[in-house]
Formats: sequence, structure tokens, C-alpha cells
Amino acid sequence: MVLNHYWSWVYFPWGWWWWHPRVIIIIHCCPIRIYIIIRWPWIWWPWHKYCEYGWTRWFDRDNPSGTGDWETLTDLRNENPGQICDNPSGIEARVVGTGTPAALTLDTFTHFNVFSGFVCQPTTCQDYEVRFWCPQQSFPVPCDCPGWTAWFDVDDPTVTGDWEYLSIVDTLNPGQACAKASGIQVKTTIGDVPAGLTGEVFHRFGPNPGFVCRKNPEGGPENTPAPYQCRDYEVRFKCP
Ligand SMILES: [Ca+2]
Ligand SMILES: [Ca+2]
Repeated sequence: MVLNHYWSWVYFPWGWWWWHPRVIIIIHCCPIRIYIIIRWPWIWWPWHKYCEYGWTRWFDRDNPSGTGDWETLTDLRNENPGQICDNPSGIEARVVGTGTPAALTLDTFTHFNVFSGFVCQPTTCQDYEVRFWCPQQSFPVPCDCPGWTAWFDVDDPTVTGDWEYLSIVDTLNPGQACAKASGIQVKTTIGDVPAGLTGEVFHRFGPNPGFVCRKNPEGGPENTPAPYQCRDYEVRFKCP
């Protein structure tokens, strides 16, 4: 359908496209993601806004009976093949039904990270659901989202690696973070590459205590040169 001499639009399976000799606008739903690409004078300049981009849907495979609430990555992948990427770059958990952030409950989480997923023990747990951040390299940076902190970079990958602990972020940035978080996202400071796409080895990757990329194995000698490499990462947390 032609709107006027210059503008046309069409609906593709994942959104509406408008195009013009100098502007392309793409609106995706749902959740809503907006992409605007402007050509001036001959270079195409992209702009985008997508708070939810890259998150999986919420998963709730277990109920808090018996040994607790087990939302492990192994089980979730087995029961939902192809829906969770191999190397998530973030994780978030909340209570089913109420949407209460995990950090606001008094339950104990024995696992809460991108390696093993989420486990609440013992049996007094509420019922939790979890989701993972699986972005694509071409759209790496989510915009500012409600409840999420700014991106913080409190360490450099010098001798032992890059240590981005929530407690350190909170101490160095009073009032800008929190003592207990419900989610974490990690990307590189240069290039905005999601952590899961860098191929590096991470030692810690959960809201609590935070994120660590070590150049040496835990408990091993500080070898020179270190066996692993670490880029400089920055983190943001879901508070609470
Ligand atoms: Ca559950
Ligand atoms: Ca860093």
C-alpha cells in the first residue's frame, strides 16, 4: 500500500516496515522494538530502542515441593529444545504470578547464574520463573529499562582478571545499585559485545556475587602468561 509519493509500508512476519528514500522505520511487536535508519547524506545511520531485546520468555518448569524449586539450565534446555542459547549473557528470576523480584524475597538461592540456572532450597521456597539474555551480536545493547541499573565497570582485566562484584559496584556507587539483585547482564566495554558471545571463560556470572572473568583457574597458581584471556566487561543489575 502506498501512503504517498515517497512513503510505503508493508507487514513482514515480525513487524511493520515503512520506507522512504532517506528513512526506514521498523516497528516490531511484541514486545515493542523500534528501529529507525536514516540516510544522510549517503551514509545509513541506525538507531534502535528495544528494552526487552534478547531475553527469552519466562520459564517455570518446577514447583517448590520436596527439594525446592529447580529451574536448572540443563532441565530447561531438555524440556524446551532450541529456546535457550548455549552461552547466555544474563539471567533474571521472579516469583510466578506476582512478578515479585527474586531479590525481594527471603528465600535462599543455592544456584543463580548463567551456568546452572536457578535453584531455590530448601522447601520453603516460593515458585520462581527465570529467563535468560540471549542477544545477537548485531543488536547487542538493550536500552535503559525500568529496574535495571546503569552499566558499571569497576575493574580492569589486569593481573587476575576482570572482577565486577555487585557488592563493589554498590559500595563505589552509593544509591545507584543495591545489596541484593534479581538479575544481571554483562557485555564488553568496547564494542558492546554480550559476554556470552566473546568465547572467554567466566568464573562467576550471577546477580550475587556478580561477574568474574579469571585469567587463571580458581585455586591455581598465578601463571605467567595466564592460560585464559579476559576482555574488559561491564555489568548492570536488576535492583531489586
Ligand atoms: Ca518454578
Ligand atoms: Ca571491567
